Amino acid sequence: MQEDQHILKKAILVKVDSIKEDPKCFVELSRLVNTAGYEPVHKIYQRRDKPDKAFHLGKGKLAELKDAVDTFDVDLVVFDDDLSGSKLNNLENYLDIEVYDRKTLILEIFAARAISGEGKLQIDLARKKNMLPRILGKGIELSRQGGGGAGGGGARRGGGEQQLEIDRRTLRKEIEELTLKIGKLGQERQLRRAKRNKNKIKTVAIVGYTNAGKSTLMNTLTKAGVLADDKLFATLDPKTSRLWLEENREIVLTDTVGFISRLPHGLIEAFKSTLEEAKYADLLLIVSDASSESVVVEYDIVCETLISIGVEENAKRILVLNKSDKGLNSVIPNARDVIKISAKYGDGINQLKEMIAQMLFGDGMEIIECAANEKI
Ligand SMILES: Nc1nc2c(ncn2[C@@H]2O[C@H](COP(=O)(O)OP(=O)(O)OP(=O)(O)O)[C@@H](O)[C@H]2O)c(=O)[nH]1
Ligand SMILES: [Mg+2]
Repeated sequence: MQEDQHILKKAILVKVDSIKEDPKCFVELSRLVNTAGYEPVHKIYQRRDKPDKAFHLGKGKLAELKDAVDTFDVDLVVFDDDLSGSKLNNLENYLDIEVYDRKTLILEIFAARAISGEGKLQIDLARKKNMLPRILGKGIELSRQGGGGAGGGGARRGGGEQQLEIDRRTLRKEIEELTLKIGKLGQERQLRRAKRNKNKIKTVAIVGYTNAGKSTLMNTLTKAGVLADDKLFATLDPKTSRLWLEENREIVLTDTVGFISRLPHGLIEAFKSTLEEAKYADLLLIVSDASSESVVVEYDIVCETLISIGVEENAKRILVLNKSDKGLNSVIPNARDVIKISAKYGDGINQLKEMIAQMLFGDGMEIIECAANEKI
């Protein structure tokens, strides 16, 4: 996968669901596909109670997809659904083209964006875990073929199975090694956290849906110079910066990876140690793009993801409704400690700082100085 190319490669988007097609159902997948460097040129939706066991799509729609692949001369087919390894193998064999499911697409985007050593290791682990079921699926196909025929292909197939067994073992070993390495880095992270605890430094984690404006807020608050971009998953590695307060009090702010609906489980597992920055924070700033039509759904996904990484439901939090300059959409029900801001234009930033000080120290301390400092 290549990003930021001038001539985009072409992709077809596919979705199977039991409900009537929602006109907006391809919006997020299109953005993901764009972020990955592809232009969506065609979309196929099938309403079906149960996806086909072998190809996910029914016969007719599968033939339609095959035609579209030839007509549009595309490079990739992406399913919005999560597909088993054997379905992906079947589809690739039949269409003779690369096929991703949503999970693989997100993993590929992460892989292209990871910069730090830790980020790269984490994504490598998640991708390898994702590959394992596909290799297992191939093994099942081969043994089925092997069992079906008594012809001269037997020895060759046996060789294929042996190779798969080797691949599988190698992959498992690599997964083990990566898990160990990441575990060590996680311990270092834990030590840094313990040091902050000892020094009684309060930590604030900026979390939220991807593209909500977390990095922009981090930059506005701390001048940390974090990359903010109108792309999904612009931030992968957590960045930490200090905010100095009066009377030598300081806060450590962390900008984290954005969440998205159905964030692959393997990815959450792999990014556990970095996501733990949110778990152990004294305060969460949940940044939401209040101009988004799906702000409520996105907020719910963020809350669910926080629970899945072990954040306590009663953890201190401020709901930051960002992009207020673009106008606010639906209200988020039952949210307390809400503030409207524009991270880009600075509206509401001073009030937000006051609110942070209030929630952490119980007083309206004025924040006087900012300094960027990574790896605190
Ligand atoms: N109009 C407007 N745009 C904003 C505001 N805050 C951020 N943006 C834009 O929204 C886009 C995403 O901003 P980021 O800060 O990269 O968002 P993020 O939440 O860090 O995104 P990921 O790291 O990809 O999850 C950028 O194009 C920003 O310029 C705002 O207050 N108003
Ligand atoms: Mg970011």
